[in-house]
Amino acid sequence: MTAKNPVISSDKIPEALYPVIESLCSVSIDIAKIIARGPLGQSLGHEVGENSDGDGQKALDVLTDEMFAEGLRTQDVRWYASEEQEEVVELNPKGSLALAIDPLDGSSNIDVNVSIGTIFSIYDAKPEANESFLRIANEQLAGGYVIYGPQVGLVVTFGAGTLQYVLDPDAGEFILVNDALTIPDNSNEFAINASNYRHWRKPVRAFIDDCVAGTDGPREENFNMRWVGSLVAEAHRILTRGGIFLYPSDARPGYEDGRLRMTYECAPIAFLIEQAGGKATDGSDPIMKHSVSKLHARTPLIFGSADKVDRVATYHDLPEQEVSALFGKRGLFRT
Ligand code: AFP
Repeated sequence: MTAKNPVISSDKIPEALYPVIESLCSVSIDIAKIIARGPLGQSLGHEVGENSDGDGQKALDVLTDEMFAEGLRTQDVRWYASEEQEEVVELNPKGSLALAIDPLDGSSNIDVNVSIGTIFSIYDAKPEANESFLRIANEQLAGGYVIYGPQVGLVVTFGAGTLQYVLDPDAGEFILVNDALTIPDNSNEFAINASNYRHWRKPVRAFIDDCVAGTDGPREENFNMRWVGSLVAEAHRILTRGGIFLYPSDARPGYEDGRLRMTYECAPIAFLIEQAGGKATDGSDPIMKHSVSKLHARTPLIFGSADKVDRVATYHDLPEQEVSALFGKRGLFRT
């Protein structure tokens, strides 16, 4: 009998985490096949209910959650925390790891054939379910995402740089294409949902005003904007060609801490970004130093090239009259 080919090489992956990563990869290959069939297969994008936080759940959200939980059940994972489930689930009582996951990020893009993904974060398991996840982000053992796009890719960090793999669809194997992904710092792209402009706080408005003003404004250079609506797609673009992403807090009810969840969205993305030489903050403070007190808690998230993320923090420190003024009056630019 011939041994089954591994779906990912063990070379760069810590031994203790390899079986779990391999299992995540196997499940994601099956998910990629389902996504690729789109309307030829089962209906994926229709609403089937709401998750604990009132977000609409699509059929693919629920299906992918079941597939990951099932695939990880025989692994070293004791605690499984999913965006799609209110409480932490115990998978393997003997497991030594705790895994948080957004099984299908960007579900509004399922039916429109735009990149979507899976985001995950791994900690060592504590005896109690919630305490395994309600901890400082820099205690993560691994953070990563799978992107289901024109290519299927895995981007992952174990705290020693950011690794990029691409799925070879013929071989059914994730192949390492970059063992030290580094965010370029020469991009002038920003990503934000600009339809929320009127709800933003002044520092965010001022930062975006100055980007939009281009060569006519204090930055004296032009910027470009992108907004996909899938965090993995934005993260992948920024890891590949630089730029900045902002999902700030805003004045809409329920958006006091932005939209994105700390445990299975912001913490792993921040880990990947920092390991690729970038920065990730809540506007002022590093996400990697944050902890939350509730499993599904949200946090504002700003990430990308380090200098751009630093600049957003500077806007938060500007005096009131300068942050209110449009074009060219900000002390930040007078040095
Ligand atoms: P869904 O998975 O519910 O589509 O949410 C995706 C997401 O959490 C993240 O991937 C996007 O960056 C963000 O929401 C987009 O939010 P807006 O629709 O408010 O722009």
